[in-house]
Amino acid sequence: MHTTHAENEANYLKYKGKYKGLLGWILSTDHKRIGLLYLYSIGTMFIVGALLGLAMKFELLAPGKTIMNAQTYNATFTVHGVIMIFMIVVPGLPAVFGNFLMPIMIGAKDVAFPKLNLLSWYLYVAGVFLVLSALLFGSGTPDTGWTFYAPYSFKTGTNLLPAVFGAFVLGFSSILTGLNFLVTIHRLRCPGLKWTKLPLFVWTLYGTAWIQLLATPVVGITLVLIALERVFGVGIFDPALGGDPILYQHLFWIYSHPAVYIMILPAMGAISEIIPTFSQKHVFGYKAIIASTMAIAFVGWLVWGHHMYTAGMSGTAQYYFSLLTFIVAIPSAIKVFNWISTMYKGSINIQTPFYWAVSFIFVFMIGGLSGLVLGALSTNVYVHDTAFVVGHFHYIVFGGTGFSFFAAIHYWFPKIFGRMYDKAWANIGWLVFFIGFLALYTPMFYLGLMGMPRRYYDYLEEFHGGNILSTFGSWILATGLIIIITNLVRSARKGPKTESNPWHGKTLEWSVPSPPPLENFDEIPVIAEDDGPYNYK
Ligand code: HEM
Ligand SMILES: [Cu+2]
Repeated sequence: MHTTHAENEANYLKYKGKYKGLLGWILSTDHKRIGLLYLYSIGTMFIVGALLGLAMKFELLAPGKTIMNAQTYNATFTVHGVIMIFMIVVPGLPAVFGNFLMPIMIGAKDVAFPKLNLLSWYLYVAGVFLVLSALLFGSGTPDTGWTFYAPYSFKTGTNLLPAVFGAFVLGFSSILTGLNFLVTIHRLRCPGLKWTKLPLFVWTLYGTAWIQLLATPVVGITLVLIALERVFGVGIFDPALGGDPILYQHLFWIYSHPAVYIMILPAMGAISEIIPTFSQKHVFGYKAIIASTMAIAFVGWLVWGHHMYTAGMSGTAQYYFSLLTFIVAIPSAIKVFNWISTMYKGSINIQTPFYWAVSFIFVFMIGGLSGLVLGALSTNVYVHDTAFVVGHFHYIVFGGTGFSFFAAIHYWFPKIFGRMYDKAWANIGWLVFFIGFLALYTPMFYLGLMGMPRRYYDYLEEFHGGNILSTFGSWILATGLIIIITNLVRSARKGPKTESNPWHGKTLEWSVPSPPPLENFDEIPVIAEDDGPYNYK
């Protein structure tokens, strides 16, 4: 344990380098500052994306036009989807918490390539501006949905190119982060930190990094092909020129299904840190969690066809995609079992991160079980492209990755800022948010089963009741968000100072002062043979 480092002695927040003020941040190669740059930029985009979601829910308050016409609705769900997926949940946990904590958790001073790390953030910002520029000039906001499906994506008159190019650039940011993390985890672990002693969050970042590195280029190339098709009519996807629009769907989902694991694996990793800390107990089935992480990272490649059951493919292909989809659900179920067993007979300390973690397990299970409804061929055909799908993926990406993000920020907040938030308000914020979440997304399952299609600004009278509840839920959720964000923003500057290990965690980041000093450790730690990340006595 290295708690001797004088508190605040050139901690990373106060450190003054060559540049002062804002420049000292946007030119810093310190992984912790870069983590915060991501936190602020991703946080800002989340607010924009959430406002667009709320606007759509307002439109759906009643049948017919409420506040926007059909075309505006199409543009709104497209921009909402692109922001939420490419700018928030894909980079989210690795870019913010991976950057900030992973080097500390493995006993390193920084990532392997600090300058490349900063470049990744610049690419992120460039991608954001490129996508947003599609709204500001040209021939109208993109309206294809975040999936940019052919043939519509090369036919629509709207300003698609900057959005596609922006997503491409965001992909590069992701690839470089993945590469950086892989090398860091392979090369920079401190002495004694064997693979079998790595914290589980680091393990999930490792699995994620492989997917980032190997899957993201596929979508990059696919997006370039869409641009080529639009501008030069090269005839890859356009049937009139001998191309095949279904090919687009294959290429897109070969990336985008593994990408859902880019979104969820680190989320599972953060939960796997929080549950042992707040149960004060060794994580149950450490090796099973690692094995299931790597199994997900591998099997996740083989199931993309479950997005295309209705696009026309052979019965044999449908059968195998459905079977494999059920198989990929098993490792996730194993993790749920492990988390619950970790809590069993632990000395549970109920605090805000723990509330988030437990509610994560709850919504993640509903999301996962509804995923099986979609993975089964016969039921999928019935609810395909209905509100059921919207309910399912919000439960998984928002309920999963989003809840884990909030769990993580409440867990590591005292480490990052050296201050504590108001715990009572944090709990109230969680409760309001959670109730809002359930009210907002649960009705979508019923609406979908009743036959309400997704991506429509209008609906039949019979769907009115469920939509009122859902829109109402969106307001409750927004209230929760306001409470949570206000509390955190205020406390980052004014909250009471806290000790370096307020939750009694056992991973390395809790052994350094809060906020951590410039290069994390006075001297690189050495892990003893009988020591490990979850050694609670
Ligand atoms: C403030 C909270 C949110 C609200 C109120 C909200 C609401 C909505 C609504 C109403 C739709 C359109 C449904 C349709 O007509 O098909 C939608 C689509 C979507 N949302 Fe959200 N959402 C929220 C948060 C999120 C988050 C956090 C994510 C990602 C993790 C996300 C990802 C998506 C995606 C990918 C689509 C599909 C876009 C498309 O069809 O191309 N949303 N959301
Ligand atoms: Cu999938």
